Amino acid sequence: MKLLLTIVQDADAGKLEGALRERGFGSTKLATTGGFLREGNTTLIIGVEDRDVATVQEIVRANCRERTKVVTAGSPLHAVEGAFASQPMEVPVGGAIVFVLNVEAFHRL
Ligand code: 2BA
Repeated sequence: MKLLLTIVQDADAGKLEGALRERGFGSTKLATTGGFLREGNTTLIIGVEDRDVATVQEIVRANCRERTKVVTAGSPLHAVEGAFASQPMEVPVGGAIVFVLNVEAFHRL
């Protein structure tokens, strides 16, 4: 079994959750914050059998798209020590970041 820690943009989270549910995959949603932009994003915890990892990744790919965020002067990023840009910067975000972890055991108690 694998655990997919899947970080997506808030705008894609609802659609992705629905698509997973439709295909019979459970997920748990966490409200998270990206360390770089310091903006809200969503992390879905998805436990799946090994054989379903590729299918779930396809569902994620189909429901999450890349967007560009403009980081303007005065944003939290520019307050970070060592930040060099005083001009607006474009940063691509997404579609999704997926960490695939081995699950040692799964219990429903
Ligand atoms: P953030 O940390 O807010 O990052 C947003 C986007 O900023 C990233 O999009 C990436 O395009 C850019 N970015 C991040 N760090 C950067 C840096 N040091 N220099 C230049 N650009 C940088 P994504 O790569 O799609 O990541 C989306 C979100 O996924 C991230 O939000 C973070 O919450 C998570 N994430 C990405 N890589 C991670 C990692 N290695 N470990 C944990 N979480 C990660």
